[in-house]
Amino acid sequence: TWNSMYRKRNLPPGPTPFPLIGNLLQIKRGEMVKSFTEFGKQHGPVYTLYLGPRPVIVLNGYQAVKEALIDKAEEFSGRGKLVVADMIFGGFGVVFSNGERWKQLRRFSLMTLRDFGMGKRSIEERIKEEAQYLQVELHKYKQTPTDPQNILNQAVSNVICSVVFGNRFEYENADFLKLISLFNETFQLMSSTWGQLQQIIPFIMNYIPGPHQKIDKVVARQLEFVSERVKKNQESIDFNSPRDYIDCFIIKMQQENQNPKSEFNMKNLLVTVLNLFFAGTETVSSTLRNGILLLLKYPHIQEKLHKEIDLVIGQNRNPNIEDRSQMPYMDAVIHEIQRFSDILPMNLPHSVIKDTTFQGYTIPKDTDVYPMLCSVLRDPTQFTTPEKFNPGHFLDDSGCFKKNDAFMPFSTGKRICLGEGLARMELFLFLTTILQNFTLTTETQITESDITPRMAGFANVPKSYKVSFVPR
Ligand code: HEM
Ligand code: OIO
Repeated sequence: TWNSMYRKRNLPPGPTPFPLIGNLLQIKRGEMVKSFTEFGKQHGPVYTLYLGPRPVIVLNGYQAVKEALIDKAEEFSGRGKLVVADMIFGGFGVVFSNGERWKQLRRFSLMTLRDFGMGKRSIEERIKEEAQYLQVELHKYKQTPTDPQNILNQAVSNVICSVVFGNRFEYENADFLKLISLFNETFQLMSSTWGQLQQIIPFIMNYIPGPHQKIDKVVARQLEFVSERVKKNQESIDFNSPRDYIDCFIIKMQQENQNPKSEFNMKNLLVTVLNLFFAGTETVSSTLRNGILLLLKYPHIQEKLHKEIDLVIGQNRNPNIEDRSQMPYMDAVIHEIQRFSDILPMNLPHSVIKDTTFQGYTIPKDTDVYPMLCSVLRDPTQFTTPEKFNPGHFLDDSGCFKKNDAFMPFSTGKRICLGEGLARMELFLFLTTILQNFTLTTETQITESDITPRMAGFANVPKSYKVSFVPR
């Protein structure tokens, strides 16, 4: 009867679901990503999975993801359900909204981040300034083995803070450190076994105590912080010279205050600012942390990067973003760090915004779609050694940088990460500044398993480790 149901609804076939709980029992507990990949091997690159009673179309491999997000970009541009976000943000804010709300917030955010009307300092200048603060701070460690998580979190977060709040925070500021460590906690909780079960069977998990119940409170704290900052802006704003993203948003609210349909309201302001603050911190910081770990594992790669930096930049000036085009090896290593680290292995959930024909199937409007980025970033038809960390994936025979269309850690299509440009600039300038000044060393043996992403839930959060920053 399930088979006839598939045919009737003409959804792609997948593992046979049970009533109410769907495919819950076939998904290895706490191993969502690995299970979804396994199903792909049995049922093909496009299959239907039931999370509880709710069908989700899972896309595996470069070809299927490209056909959906690029060839049918408009159809697949909806944001699907992320249970936690649904409960907390209720469809407000740029990341988890749809329709006109999403269009308005996305266009405004992109324009504002691109510096239109937001003060005179470019984003590049802000990152370069922060990279210097970071470099000075790392010297203070005097080569003592240190877990770099906090300092990287703070440095990265300061860039987006400078853009949305108009200021950076001192590394000594314990309140700020506490606040952004909550981002990491959110990521961990969402990715945990509890968080995964909550995404599959919220109607049960919402009534069961456990660590997943904490996410609400953690995010409430984050929203409170944003709300206080917005109040401060409102009290001191000069409508003729916006200082930051929040000022720009307040001005837009003022301009549209006669429009009852305006999406520029307090709720969208608070949630969008939190979205940018969170997104702007956690993924870039995790990527850098994993990058440093990979360079500890492969010292010969670090050595080649040192040589390239010495050749192109030297020791007498700070790195610029223009240096990137002269540094194909660094560019390739950063691409490979992002490919291998695979920070958001399942992407964010998508949905189709209209009834959509896809590979002979019919996907009804509002059905959720998971374009699995992990399956693209490790697609054996697109990368020669997908399971190995190998910067050669992005270099041609003469050592020039080589593009690969399956490189999509930021996803692709209409929902592509709004912070891609910012993130790529940060990864280059932070990593290049660190390596210009330091050799990274460790006293512990780093194993294959240490560098291999967990591939369990929502985010691949790297393991913690210690590193010494030895001045060059
Ligand atoms: C969306 C990855 C950094 C802001 C996304 C998505 C991915 C992603 C996979 C989902 C795209 C989709 O739905 O198809 C990453 C990675 C980053 C990074 C790997 C760093 C290495 C940033 C930064 C910001 C940011 C720095 C802050 C400006 C956003 C926003 C969205 C988004 C606002 C939602 C876009 C939308 O729904 O239209 N990101 N991101 N991200 N990211 Fe990032
Ligand atoms: C992912 C952003 C996912 C937001 C999780 C919601 C929880 C919260 O805001 O507290 N992302 C990161 C970078 N680009 C996208």
